[in-house]
Amino acid sequence: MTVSSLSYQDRADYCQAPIAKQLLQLMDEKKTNLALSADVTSAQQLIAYAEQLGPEICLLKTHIDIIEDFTAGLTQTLRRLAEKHHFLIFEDRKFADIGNTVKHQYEGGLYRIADWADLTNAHSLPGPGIIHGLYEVGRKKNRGLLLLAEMSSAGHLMDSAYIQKTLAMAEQFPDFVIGFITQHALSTHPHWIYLTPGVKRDAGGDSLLQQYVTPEKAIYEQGTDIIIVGRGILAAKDPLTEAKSYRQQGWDAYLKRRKAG
Ligand code: S5P
Repeated sequence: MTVSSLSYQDRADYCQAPIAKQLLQLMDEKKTNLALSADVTSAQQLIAYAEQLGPEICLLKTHIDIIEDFTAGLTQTLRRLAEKHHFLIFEDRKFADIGNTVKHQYEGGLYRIADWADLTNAHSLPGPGIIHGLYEVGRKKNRGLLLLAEMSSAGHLMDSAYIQKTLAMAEQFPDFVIGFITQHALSTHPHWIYLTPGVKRDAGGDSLLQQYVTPEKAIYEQGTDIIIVGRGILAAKDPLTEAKSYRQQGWDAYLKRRKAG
């Protein structure tokens, strides 16, 4: 049996981190592999999207530092909506410093990310110390970490050697690192979860070197698990209809992949 023929639920059995199991189970139960990249600048807009689109998604991805009127009440409301609509929260913080610094950035400051975000992510560039630092804060709170293996932007510096070293680093923390931000599946181990940003109905890009693939390309051809969609949904005339459509496309691609084995 190949990894691509396994269901998300089947793969949950291979995960050491409880939050990874929870995410994979939630995806099969809810029948969605869509993550919403809620890149908005007001608390009210963020809450409105989480309320409206929450039923369609497995993950709400935030950039909490672009919110202009942030208060701790916002993250409490997001947690309530995550319970209500059955999704996890992923703060796309992209930590990139030494272990001691990221510990403070994750635990404290204005945003107290570890208190409310089920998942966050980090660059592997500084070496394993960054993961040790985040682990000290996040592991006891049952949080999970994603490493950025491969970005969607044109001209990024993550070559195949960098990607392989990132994978090797992740393997040292199987109860905390749950997967990767990547354009392709990276291994035959069933416990890794692959999230792909830069997804839109039509391939192409933006004026700042973002590059898009379609949901089918990400999930079926490149073997990843979760599509992260931002402007493809948020810039649409009717975001709810568009979210339902991305959800369907992502799910169909997953079923097609499992069938193909
Ligand atoms: O390689 C990456 C990694 C990330 S997390 N490329 C990305 O675009 N992202 C994030 O995904 C980016 O920060 C943004 O929040 C989202 C893509 O947004 P969209 O509007 O282009 O779909």
